[in-house]
Amino acid sequence: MNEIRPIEPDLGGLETLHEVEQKLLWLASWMIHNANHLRPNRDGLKVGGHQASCASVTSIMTALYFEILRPQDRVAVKPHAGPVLHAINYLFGRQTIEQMAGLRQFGGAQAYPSRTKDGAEIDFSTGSVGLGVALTSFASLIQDYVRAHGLSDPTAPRGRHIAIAGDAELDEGNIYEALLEGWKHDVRDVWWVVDYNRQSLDSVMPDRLFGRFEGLFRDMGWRVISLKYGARLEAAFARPGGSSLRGWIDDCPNSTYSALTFQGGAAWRQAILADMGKSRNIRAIIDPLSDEELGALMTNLAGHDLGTLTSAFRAAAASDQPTVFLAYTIKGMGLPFAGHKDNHAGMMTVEQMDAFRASLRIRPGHEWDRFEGLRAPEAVERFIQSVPYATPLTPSGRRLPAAAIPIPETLPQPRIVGRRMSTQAGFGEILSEIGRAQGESAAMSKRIVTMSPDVAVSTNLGPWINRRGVFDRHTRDDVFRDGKLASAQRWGTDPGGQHIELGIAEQNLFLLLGAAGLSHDLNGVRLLPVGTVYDPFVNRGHDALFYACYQDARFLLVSTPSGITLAPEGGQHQATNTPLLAIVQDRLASYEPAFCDELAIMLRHAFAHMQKPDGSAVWLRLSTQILPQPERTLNAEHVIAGAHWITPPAPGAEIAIAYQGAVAAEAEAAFATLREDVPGAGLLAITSPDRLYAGWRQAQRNRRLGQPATSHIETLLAPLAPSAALVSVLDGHPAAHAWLGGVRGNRIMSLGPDHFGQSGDIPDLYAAYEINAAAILDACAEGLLPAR
Ligand SMILES: Cc1ncc(C[n+]2csc(CCOP(=O)(O)OP(=O)(O)O)c2C)c(N)n1
Ligand SMILES: [Mg+2]
Repeated sequence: MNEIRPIEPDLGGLETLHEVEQKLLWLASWMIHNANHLRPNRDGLKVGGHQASCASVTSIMTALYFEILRPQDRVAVKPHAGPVLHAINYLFGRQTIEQMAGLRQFGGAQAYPSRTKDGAEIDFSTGSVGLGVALTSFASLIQDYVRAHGLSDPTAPRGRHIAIAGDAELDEGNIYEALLEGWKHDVRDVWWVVDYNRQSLDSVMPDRLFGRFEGLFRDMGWRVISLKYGARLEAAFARPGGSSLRGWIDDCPNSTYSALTFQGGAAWRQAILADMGKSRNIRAIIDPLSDEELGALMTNLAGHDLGTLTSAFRAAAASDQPTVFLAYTIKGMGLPFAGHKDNHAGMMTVEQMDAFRASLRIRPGHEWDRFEGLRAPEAVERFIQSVPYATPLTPSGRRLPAAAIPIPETLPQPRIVGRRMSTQAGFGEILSEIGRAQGESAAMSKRIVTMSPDVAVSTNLGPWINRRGVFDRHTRDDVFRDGKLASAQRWGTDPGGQHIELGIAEQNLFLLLGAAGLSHDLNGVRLLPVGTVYDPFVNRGHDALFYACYQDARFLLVSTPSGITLAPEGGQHQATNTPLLAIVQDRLASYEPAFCDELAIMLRHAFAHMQKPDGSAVWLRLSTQILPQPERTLNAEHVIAGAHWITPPAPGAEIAIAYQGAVAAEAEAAFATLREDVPGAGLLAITSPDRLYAGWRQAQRNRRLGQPATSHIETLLAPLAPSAALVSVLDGHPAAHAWLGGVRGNRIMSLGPDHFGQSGDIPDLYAAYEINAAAILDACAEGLLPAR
């Protein structure tokens, strides 16, 4: 096994830092070892963990957390370095042995850092590679936003947003989308520290990539700091003949370098001598070294050199320019599989772990002891207490307190009754009214921040933006306005604007919603973020949406237009799966109104719900379908619970029609005909299959626990005869409603497009996809047949 780098007595403060680094390497390795070898395994599955990925980044994290970071900085740690982060928090007294010993166990430390499960020390969750990295850029933008709006304490220092990234994360396209967007918004105070081990999961990366990365970042206005060789190698390069040694390593293909690292000192010697053995200068450098010393020299990369790392970070801290550090490392550094291309999921054996423990002077039974085996435990303890990051951001952790924003009982609203309008248009008008708000709703409107990936105008955000302006750190003129050229949109930007305009990249929208939706925790400033996107392109950003929900970010997503109802716009835009996504996505309460009075209730609910400790983000699916707006009094609680009767069924009724969203008029027309034959039939408006389903599940759970419970949908369906048929219809996949038949055992005929992809007008498409009044009546006829 490769020897751990010996302590160099003349290193001064670095010696202590090196002790910390070795302790972290041990604890991370032990955590994974413990999880895999020392716990009972009930299911025969590999528990897993990534000792090599942790070892690769341990020096970088040591330098950052113990020398550079300040409490206000926010960090996204690459998923596979979770154990290192837990070990760091443990040394700071913010993580328990029980949690670490429970790594990857139910209730224990999570496989990858998780805000919601690992507690208040985690700034950003990670897991889906690339997203955590990009999120730091958007979080920095939001920090600028809240400061520019005077919402946070101006005397508090700005935090730096740091991603500790794996190099394979740079393969993810969302990184480059975020880079472009960051450039447009002139982001600052962002560091991406890349653990450049040139290994991903499967393999060693091609050498040619490096130059590409450097160029790409520079083009986007980033400072690129390449940290390649450590102090000892640099010293060797400075000796006579050293430049040819540098050239030799520079030219050494990544895969060869990795293989030699794995093989160790003798292999290095053989390879160097084969190419440069005739050079007396080279021999003067390598001959006096033992195999072990030669191996240590040749693997002295900057990403493992605490002195090089800390001085590079310190020097870079003087500027707020976004900066990427390409820190060369070796995957598995210091462990027996260092450099081996298959080491991603590699794990030390029990014997190897024993040898590693002995080399660190750790006694069996003392594996978790903080200072066990250290040469100067008191000095290390004193040092840890003295580092800036040791000061907790708040007494209870890294979550800042943020006051809730009062939401008025009813939102300011335009006149709606009697008009013919779509929910999309209604959304634009209500938001515009909110934008005009004075008095009670002014506090709320100040905290709304809208965002959209190049579809602000076509999702009806235009009037809101005209009132509230577009955000930019820099004031930029609106050439059209200043030139008095007629335009409905006023697009000058300034630091007080409340709309953040994004380029057409949906993942960025969801990352920005995620960042804004965590602002209460990260900046101590509650925002009410509203993002608009075309409904089908939720799919394009879905992983980032999932990621935002996973972190419990709070925002309102408005997706519009939706379904086949957008008709002539073209088949490719006609997503039918979004109502299903809306049901299955945790931490996202989803609604689809048919009329604008429902929409107003939902919007109000969204702004309140996203602020509640047990609330969540909210998704509204809207439509361009134009419907006459009814005059009626709604039961807001029913709208929020997921459905309300338009016409309640007579007791024991044999049939009911249930509709969702844009197809309301078709359902109403079918219902009018049905009532002629079946006077007791009911008409149900479904506003949220998601909430209905969640309520039903919860009631079932409660009953199993012996607690009486009846869900909203059970109550609503109770008057129907047990044999009654339900005919349901939505402009989305019918499976979104099919489960309704299971609630009380009713037969269900679910209508909805299960194919898509045709242009046409609404009459043609509703007929072709069987969601028009005639199709609903056909389904009713089938429903009224005696059950087979
Ligand atoms: C979006 C996504 N795709 C795939 C994976 C599976 N995966 C986990 S780590 C990894 C490669 C990581 O390589 P790198 O980022 O270089 O990390 P390191 O070498 O430091 O382990 C892959 C493909 C993932 N976590 N997320
Ligand atoms: Mg890698």
